[in-house]
Amino acid sequence: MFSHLPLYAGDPILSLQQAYLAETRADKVNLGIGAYQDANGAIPTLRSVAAVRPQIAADLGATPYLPIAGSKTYRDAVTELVLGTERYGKVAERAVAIQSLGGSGALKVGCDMLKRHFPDSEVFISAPSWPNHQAIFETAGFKVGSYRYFDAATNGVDFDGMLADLEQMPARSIVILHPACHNPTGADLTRAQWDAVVTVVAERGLLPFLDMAYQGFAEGIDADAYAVHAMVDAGIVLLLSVSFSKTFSLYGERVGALLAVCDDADVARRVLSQMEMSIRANYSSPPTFGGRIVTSVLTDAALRKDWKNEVEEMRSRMLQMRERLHAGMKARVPSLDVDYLLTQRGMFSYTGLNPAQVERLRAEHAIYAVGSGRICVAGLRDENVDRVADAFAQVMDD
Ligand code: PLP
Ligand code: TYF
Repeated sequence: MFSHLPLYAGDPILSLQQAYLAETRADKVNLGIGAYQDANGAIPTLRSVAAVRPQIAADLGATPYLPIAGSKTYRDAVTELVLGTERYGKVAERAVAIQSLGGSGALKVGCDMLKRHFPDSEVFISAPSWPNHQAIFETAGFKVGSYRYFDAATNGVDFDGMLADLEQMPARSIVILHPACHNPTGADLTRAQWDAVVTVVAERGLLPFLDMAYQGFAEGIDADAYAVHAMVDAGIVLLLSVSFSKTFSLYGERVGALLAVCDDADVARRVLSQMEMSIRANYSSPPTFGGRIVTSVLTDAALRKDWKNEVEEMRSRMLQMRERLHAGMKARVPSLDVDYLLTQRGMFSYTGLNPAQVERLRAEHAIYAVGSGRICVAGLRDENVDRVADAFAQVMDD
């Protein structure tokens, strides 16, 4: 019956993670998968999470189904977090949210809703983007194109190219945007550039779908949502997927949200119902535990403050490691231009390493990076950063 099925080749990043786990050299370094590792190389349990988890587990009892859209307290807390308290107050009537299975689940629910009601729209993703953007939207039957984004010559954003491409898009095109900490490049837009994007999106009648998986890892919780805030303030209707996998270190709990800021309360009610329709036909309702953790932290002033401190600690550790790697490589080969390590932000950098160099890093140094040259800077720590700087300088200089 299934003999005609081809083998799914698997996701390159997840396969790389398997290869890393199977690696036997003791000094192996994981710069592959996008997961935050602490100064000891472990995926941390956040203090704020550890503070609430035992009580939630003890109180949980039976777990009846959540509503299709998830917990209302969670949905409200997340909306307030990402919009900011004051803006939330202003748009609460026309903003809706559902609790999703991570950021991926939010993208899928939004995507299915869009496919029903914007069947002829094309979806545009940045070149390059997180590979699952293309996979999710193509699986739903969308045509997925791209807009210019990364400029290998400057290791920054080709903003003129991006804007020119946005200006060519037909009205109602769906544009996937990364508000901060672009995956995979780490190259972000400035505020002035976001303002220009807002103008084009409004003028051309585009539908922005912002995907925020790293809020707080570039500059801070509030600052990293600038693109979202600027669009909402400009009256633009948008979709926003949120992931707490990284910022709460709750990868396996699958916690996220899909938000829509709509024209008015009546439209918002219908949009929410359409999200619910997508959920019902996919997985019926979300899981309980992870959402409870995030709700408990966000709705307690002291815990919320401590969580923000923890996000800041993760952010500053990654920044320090960027500086250490940069300094280490410059010390070894002064002619190398690696300033991009300092200008790119968040968890990832696009190093310009080619597939052969990435393979040399693995084979000769037990350093695992993605074939595209993407590194996860959270895999660096005091004990390995000098060795990584050596190895990078060596393969880049040869
Ligand atoms: N969107 C982007 C840009 C990501 O980088 C990721 C995770 O790597 C996600 C969405 C999905 O995150 P989650 O694990 O919460 O599904
Ligand atoms: O490293 C990355 O870019 C991601 C990581 O369910 C990831 O692809 C892994 C598993 C998952 C979602 C994201």
